[in-house]
Amino acid sequence: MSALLNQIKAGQSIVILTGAGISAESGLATFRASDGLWENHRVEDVATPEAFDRDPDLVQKFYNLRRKGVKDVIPNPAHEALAKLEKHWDGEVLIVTQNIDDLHERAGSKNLIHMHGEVLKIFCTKCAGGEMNEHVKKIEWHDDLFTNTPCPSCGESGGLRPDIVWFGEMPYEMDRIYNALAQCDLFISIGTSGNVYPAAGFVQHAQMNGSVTLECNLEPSNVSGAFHDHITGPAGQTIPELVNKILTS
Ligand code: BV8
Repeated sequence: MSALLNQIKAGQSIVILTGAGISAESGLATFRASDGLWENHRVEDVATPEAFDRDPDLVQKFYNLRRKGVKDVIPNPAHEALAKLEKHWDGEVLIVTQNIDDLHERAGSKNLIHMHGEVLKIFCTKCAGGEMNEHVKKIEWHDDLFTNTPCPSCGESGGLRPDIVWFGEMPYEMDRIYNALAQCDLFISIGTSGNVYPAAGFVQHAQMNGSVTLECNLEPSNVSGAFHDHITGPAGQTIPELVNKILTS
């Protein structure tokens, strides 16, 4: 286990970035372990505002399947370990997740930012007046969504979309994330390939303020070289051990 953890002192702040890899052992597919295709569409081609304008039924179908998938799975020991860390560590623990599932919440994590949105929420583009950010009113939605589903607020149809940050759209709560990165003492990245920005650049932001940076992944990511240290292996095994090490450090 990383010798760097001996530098961490009680009361210091920890920022944890998670990606699809932390949910893999719960049974949710990652993006790039497969051939990165979904029904022969590249995710980058389905998860964009242009794709939604071009073929809203295809995009709604993509998220209806993802929404169903989330309800069939449960948090794994990695999610549970992070919730335990937040509960018992006497400094701040902030999880910034790229994931759109609710497994961190169901494991008990509370100080959490879904920078790419949440598949169990939707919003009405007509009510939002074209705005798309964390301040827009979101609607909890666990069922299938269709292009002609009427908005429960304005009654109009054709405006409801998944509360997902697509490629080319601004991720949520970026100011809050950059502030946390500027002040954290330990930055841990778990289960992300380092393909997608701005998340893949967070390690540099953390490092600029002198924080210790640790990558926990199944294999080196695209930004592995930027981290001080690495723990390789499945998160369901490595993260409980890491959390115990931090809590006893
Ligand atoms: C932005 C929601 C401006 C969708 C997602 C050209 C035009 C426009 C934009 C760009 C462009 N070129 C580049 C960009 C920027 C673009 C980008 O980065 N594109 C990439 C493809 C090059 N980014 C954007 O557009 C972002 N917006 O830039 O706005 C801006 C800039 C700065 C500041 C403010 C604004 C918006 C990006 C958000 C896109 N939406 N998700 C959906 O989910 O359907 S991203 C999508 O990929 C997922 O959210 C996912 O989280 C994310 C990253 O994937 P990973 O989580 O890393 O998953 P992956 O499968 O890749 O890797 C899993 C890893 O886990 C692997 O390494 C594997 O080894 C490991 N693993 C597997 N099993 C385990 C494990 N590890 C541990 N244990 C295991 N058991």
